[in-house]
Amino acid sequence: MRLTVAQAVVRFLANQWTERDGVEQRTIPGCFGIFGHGNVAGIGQALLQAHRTGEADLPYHLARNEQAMVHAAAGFARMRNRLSTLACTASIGPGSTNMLTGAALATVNRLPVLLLPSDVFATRVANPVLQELEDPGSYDVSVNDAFRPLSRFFDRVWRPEQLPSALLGAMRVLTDPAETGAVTIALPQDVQAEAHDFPDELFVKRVWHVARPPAERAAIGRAAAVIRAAQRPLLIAGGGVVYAEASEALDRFARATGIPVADTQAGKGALSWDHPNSVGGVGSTGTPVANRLAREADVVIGVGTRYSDFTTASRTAFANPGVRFVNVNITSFDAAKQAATTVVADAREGLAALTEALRGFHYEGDHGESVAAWQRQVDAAYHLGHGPVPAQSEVIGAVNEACGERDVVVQAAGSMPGDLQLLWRARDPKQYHVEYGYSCMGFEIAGALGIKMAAPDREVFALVGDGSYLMMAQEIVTAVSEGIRLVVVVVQNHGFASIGALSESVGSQRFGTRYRFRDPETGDLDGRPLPVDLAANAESLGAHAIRCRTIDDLTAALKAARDTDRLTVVHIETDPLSPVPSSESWWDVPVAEVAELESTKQARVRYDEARRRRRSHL
Ligand SMILES: Cc1ncc(C[n+]2csc(CCOP(=O)(O)OP(=O)(O)O)c2C)c(N)n1
Ligand SMILES: [Mg+2]
Repeated sequence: MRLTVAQAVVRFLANQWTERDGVEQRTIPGCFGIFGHGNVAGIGQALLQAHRTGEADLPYHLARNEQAMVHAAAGFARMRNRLSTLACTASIGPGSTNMLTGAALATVNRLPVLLLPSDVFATRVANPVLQELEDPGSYDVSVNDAFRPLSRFFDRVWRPEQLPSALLGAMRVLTDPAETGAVTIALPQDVQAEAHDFPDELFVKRVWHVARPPAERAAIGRAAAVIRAAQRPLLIAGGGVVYAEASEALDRFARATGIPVADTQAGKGALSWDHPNSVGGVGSTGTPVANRLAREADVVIGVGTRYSDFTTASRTAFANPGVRFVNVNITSFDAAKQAATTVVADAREGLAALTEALRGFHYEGDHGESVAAWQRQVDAAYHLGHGPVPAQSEVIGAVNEACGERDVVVQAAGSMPGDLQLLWRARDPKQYHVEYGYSCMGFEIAGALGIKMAAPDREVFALVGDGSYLMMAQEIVTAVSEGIRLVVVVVQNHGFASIGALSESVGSQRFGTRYRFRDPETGDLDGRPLPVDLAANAESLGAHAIRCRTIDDLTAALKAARDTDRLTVVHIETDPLSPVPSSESWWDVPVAEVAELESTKQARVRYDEARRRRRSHL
């Protein structure tokens, strides 16, 4: 079949399918992009031709920022449990390097995204081309080499003959849950438009089976022996439980064994918040209940978790001197963490096998009363009656109470991820979407766009801090043009509540964390408030904006947003200093070892004290 390389890419992608548990779906049902001279005549022409002829169509979505379109693809992939994602085409140079942050986010979160950055001329006939960065020491290096360390698969197609192997390699990694992440195929601008006789069989429908590797029997035996010997076991459910759709298996495991279940940011919702075994989030922003259990646990069973420092409270969460770990994970890399007894397996398969192997074992947990007391604290935080402007916990409460079981909340950075992990009551495994692997400011609106595209029947609420909004709000325009309805709640607190509090705790006095005019007397950026109106900004982008003063206003606005067919931005101001219940935990952020400032010196004393509790778990 004589096609250009770009036409072959599009035709191939339109024929890729994913299958798990007998259900098939398109692996790449669409393509985000921004055209420039690097891709307009290549991938751009191919997408147009596929669309016009209706043959092997790959629906095209025009994004406003390349970083954001990768976030949207990552949101889409997460909502689809990594069984499906979107492709992203970008022009050469800045268009492509804008995708780097998105690539890192996808790989950190183990989410498949297919990136097609354009590249410099393979023939070099007119180099340097516009936007080419020349390396005097190596002519085959381009800015796209920066994708290599961020991608789980990287290839550059210098010649059309290389395309089939590049495409097949890309699909293998995208659809392998143990390897997946950003997958990048760099496409030189001239090669995209070059014709070649491709074999017909490259374009037949191909179904990629997404594996559920079962656990080795001996590994289950070893893991069960450790758990059977436990006096105080605790299970930590990570994102792998959600991606493997293992909630029912986890429910059966928990009910059969009685073991309490804590969760990570990516695992929240794996069990409903009111499940008898649920003890809430664990780690730096976890609940005091889960953190007490973590401190006492002699066996910690980590399922589908990568043990980030927030989960382990920078290795201070698990304080029992004899603590041992049992990890069920699809990657040996994560399974081996904390010197665990490892079960390398799909989470659903691994949990089912462990449940079977633990038959007759039952642990009587003592968390019931403390969970009930904790839930009363959550109720209080939801209805604080804080003034003169509301507390963030009340905003979270109002959104939670406005959420139906299938509705989704989206967040990524600032003070909200911590408050959400602590306070959010998740009722469905796909309800809670906090991107906390890369915690990338600006993910929220773009990610919400991808999530809504993946699950149009769900209401999607993006909670966005003013800092995140200012970093990346432009995908509102993409959503408006695509007729995609989102509810965006902008939480205006005039700066960084999160880093402000962190700054104070490390002795840096909230320096440089407020959005203010420069004070003419002190010379610091904490003068008068700025005349910024983010609601007006959202209106100018085509959104319907509702301004709220009180939590009652917010509740009414959330209802109104649900009843309109427009993208709605709900704007509310909150107090960045409002209180939240304590996690009774720690996070390691090193403090200056020598300092002139008294605040820093005191913080260093606290730091030295706290880090003594750090364990190595070797
Ligand atoms: C892209 C990016 N840059 C910097 C950071 C570091 N950072 C984490 S939270 C934060 C402030 C977020 O401000 P805002 O969105 O207003 O949330 P708030 O802290 O006020 O809740 C910053 C700068 C980040 N996470 N992502
Ligand atoms: Mg803020």
